[in-house]
Amino acid sequence: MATFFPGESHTFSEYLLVPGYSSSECIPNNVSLKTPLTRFKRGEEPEISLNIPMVSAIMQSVSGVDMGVALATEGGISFIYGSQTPESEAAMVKAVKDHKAGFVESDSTLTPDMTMEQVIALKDKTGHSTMPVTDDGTPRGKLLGIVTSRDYRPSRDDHSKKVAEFMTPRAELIVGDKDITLKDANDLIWDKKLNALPVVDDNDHLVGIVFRKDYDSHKTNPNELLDANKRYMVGAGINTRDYAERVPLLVEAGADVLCIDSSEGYSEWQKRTIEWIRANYGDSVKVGAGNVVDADGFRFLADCGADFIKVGIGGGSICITRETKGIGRGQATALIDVCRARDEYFEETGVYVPVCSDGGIVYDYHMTLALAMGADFLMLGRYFARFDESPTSRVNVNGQYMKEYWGEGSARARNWQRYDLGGAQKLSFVEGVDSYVPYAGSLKDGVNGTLYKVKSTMCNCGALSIPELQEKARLTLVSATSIVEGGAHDVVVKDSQQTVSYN
Ligand code: RVP
Repeated sequence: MATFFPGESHTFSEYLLVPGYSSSECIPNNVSLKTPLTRFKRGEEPEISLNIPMVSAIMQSVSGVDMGVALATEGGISFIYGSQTPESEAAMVKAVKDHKAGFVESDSTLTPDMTMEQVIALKDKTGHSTMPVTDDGTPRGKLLGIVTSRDYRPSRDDHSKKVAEFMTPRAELIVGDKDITLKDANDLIWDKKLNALPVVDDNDHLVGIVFRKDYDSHKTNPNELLDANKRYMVGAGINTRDYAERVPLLVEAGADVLCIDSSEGYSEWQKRTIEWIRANYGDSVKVGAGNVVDADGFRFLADCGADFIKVGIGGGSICITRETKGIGRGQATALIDVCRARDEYFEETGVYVPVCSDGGIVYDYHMTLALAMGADFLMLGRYFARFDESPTSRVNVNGQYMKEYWGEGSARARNWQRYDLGGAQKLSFVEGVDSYVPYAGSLKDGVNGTLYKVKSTMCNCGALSIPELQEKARLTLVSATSIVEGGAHDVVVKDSQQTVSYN
């Protein structure tokens, strides 16, 4: 006879935290959100820890290069999507690894034969007055000179004058070598009283420009997640079919951690994938696996050697797996079950395998709940898709700014494979939808606002760290009626459309 899991399966909105005692120490500024990303033995430190418990979903509409840079800047990590060729995925990983904080790629590069008229127009458009001049007019071309507002006088000069006639030529420029650190670049800027330092490679091609005003960029991003060579950390999605081809390219490109991307992870395919990685790279390549929704699935992947394990089937905002295939489990119940299994596994083996709660986070408080239930970190799709840094463009839908967001199992994501990989995959059903999500501005502002709320709630629970929250949190299930009580109720909420008079 089939196994029946006891009780119902619940989701985040059906739980609340009951506050615990908070001492005067419990203020958001004292809270640390540092959390393990990869497995470690009792008494040892994980090889990779995150500074904030957030990773971006392995999705075309979420995790590209800009997301990788922006999230690592805040202390989390992106998993570049795997539903593209191994070569293009590796190129994205490399672009994040090559990104040098504070080394700006100019958006107003000139060629020597452009006119002052064009320079003035470009300056009006971009607002930037420092413009490199390259042989081909691209920000990676051979550096020929630089134009700043000190090089010309729009009110007096002939606007048809060529850039070559008034730029400061290469021979007179102080430049930085491509391997220069941001600190040394800034020192040079201060020592030589420069406003900007062009940085060039061995062939004198422009790599970027360091501006004087960026001097404090490290201080403004104290959580940034860097590798031993001070490059941003980045992850990459893999699958259980082409790993022998894909993994070497991703490792070569510098990926810090991989993750098998699948809606169902309790499978021989995942075992084989992890075994192949261990046979070829030992423990030096970190790989997460999933997704699972119960203790059996967790234990299987932990025994296979997964570095972290993702939990969640069918809870994603764009996911219709439960409707289509009838598999899954309420995210909160699945998470609680798996985290209990993780703790038992740790007791038995002395090996801690971090758990990632993947999908279904709707409100910021759901993040705190997931951490309280035992998650070490969270994978978020919808949340990150809303920001400037997601790979999709902002669109205006009925007067409201939106970003596009589609599932990896949607017709849209699969169409990409069908069209671009030569008709290899013709799938007869979809597990995800194509949607819009409300635009939410910059990742930095959004993440900082969210994490301030998470830290405040942790303080209400008397916790100054995630492990402390997991130990001290007191959770309660709520009835449907008490959920109504939790919103504004029995009042007429004010809105700008109402007509009000005071007599
Ligand atoms: P959410 O954050 O709720 O938007 O969920 C994101 C998660 O949804 C992903 O990390 C992944 O596990 C899952 N997903 C992605 N595509 C699909 C699908 O098409 N069904 N599901």
